[in-house]
Amino acid sequence: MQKKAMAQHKSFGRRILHIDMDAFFASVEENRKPELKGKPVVIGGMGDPSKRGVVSTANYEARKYGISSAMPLRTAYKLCPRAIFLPVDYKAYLAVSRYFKAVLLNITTIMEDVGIDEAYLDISENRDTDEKISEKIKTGIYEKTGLTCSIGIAPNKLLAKIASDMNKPDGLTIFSGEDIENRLWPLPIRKLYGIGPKTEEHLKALNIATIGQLAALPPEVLVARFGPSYGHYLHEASRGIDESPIITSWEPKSFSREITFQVDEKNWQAIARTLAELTKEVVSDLAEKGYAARNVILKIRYSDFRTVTRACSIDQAVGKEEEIRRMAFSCLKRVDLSGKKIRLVGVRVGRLEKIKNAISGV
Ligand code: TTP
Ligand code: MG
Repeated sequence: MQKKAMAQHKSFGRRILHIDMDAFFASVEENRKPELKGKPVVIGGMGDPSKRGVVSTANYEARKYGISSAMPLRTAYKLCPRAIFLPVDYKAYLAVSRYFKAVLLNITTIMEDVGIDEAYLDISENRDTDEKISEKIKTGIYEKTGLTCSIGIAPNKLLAKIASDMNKPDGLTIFSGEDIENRLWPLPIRKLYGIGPKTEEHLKALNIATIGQLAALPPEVLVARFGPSYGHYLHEASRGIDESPIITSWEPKSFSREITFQVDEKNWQAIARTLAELTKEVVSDLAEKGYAARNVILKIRYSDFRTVTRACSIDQAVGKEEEIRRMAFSCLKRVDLSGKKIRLVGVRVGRLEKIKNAISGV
């Protein structure tokens, strides 16, 4: 026990806050269309459950029917036919995301942006209490966006993320090093960041269902089963140990766009037109963030789900639509389309280089 407490000491010197917006896409929609309040709302694809697409998110009312993210829209419709289905309006959500991140940056600039509705802050140097900081954030976000969020505060990122999920919606959960045994260990292993369905299955075969049972396993067993890197990670994480730093900014590695056709497509012109549109969007990402690219990768998925990629690279990074489109089309020429039906087209630009003097977005 003593040894464990010492090992954890370093990790417990920090104060990390994790914030996650509540039913984000759905809340933005409810906020701008008040008539939706109190009704089950599902956001996904084109907002038409008779068409292909998956649920991006559902509001809490719709979740009562068992609707969840990544579920086909058709299944969601079967579970709750009276739900209101809306298309994804990513631009609107991104605009709101920028507003709430501006509120966070007022608290501290040591912020890690982890997605459209999530962020970590290092508040170790902030003199206010956890409650006060949380209140400032919640009020600030509510005033700027009309939305609620859930906050977790803990000695590291791993625990802060678990904490923010504990009292949704509009929650605040403060987690200290002493809470490991009582509050972390009873949780199911899937709550631990990095444990997906496959690892869960492996661990269940070892009769491990809770994080506490995982923590009780000798590390050698985990290393033998999962290799040194992931094995050690699982051992440490189950004990609430996480030294990973807040990463305040990073360079993107690539930009990509893909689309699944409503009905599988075999018309070359329609495929080419779609590719040109996707290329245009990727080029606009490049321009907005101030990058040029040295390679373009095309992805094609056939109706039987077989997927092929073709890449095209050049020495000098390019950012103009014309040039990127030419590369994308040279990839398309190398794909066998003869008489085949295509389900999905995607394009990715990579090997990015920053363009001098570019202003990058938040
Ligand atoms: P989450 O934070 O996972 O979900 P949420 O904000 O909708 O709900 P919660 O209150 O439980 O946090 O994801 C944030 C947004 O990301 C979500 O509103 C929609 C989008 N998203 C997808 O598009 N697909 C997905 O599979 C998931 C999980 C999220
Ligand atoms: Mg969320």
